[in-house]
Amino acid sequence: MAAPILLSGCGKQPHAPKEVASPDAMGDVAMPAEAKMAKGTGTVTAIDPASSKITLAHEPIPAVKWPAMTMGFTAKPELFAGIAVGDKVDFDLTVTGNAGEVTSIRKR
Ligand SMILES: [Cu+2]
Repeated sequence: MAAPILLSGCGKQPHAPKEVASPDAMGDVAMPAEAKMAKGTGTVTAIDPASSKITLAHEPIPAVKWPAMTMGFTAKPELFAGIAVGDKVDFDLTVTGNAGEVTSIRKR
């Protein structure tokens, strides 16, 4: 036995004009995971052009509140030209959340 389907909820209700919330309620908005630019210094510990990854033992990066650590970054393989494991490097990176992409790298 099929129950009749009620469509009465689909009628368009007139939109009553709402009071516009004042925009100064925007005090404590949580930070979205937006990309940040930062600079770092470190030592190359691994290079993997095939998967566009470079691993750096980097010094603290205050711009993104990172302590010193060894971690992998994505990077365009062309950035690895002239860079070898063991090199000390300065690098620029874009950080989104906890992930970083190296956008330029220079041997020190
Ligand atoms: Cu790190």
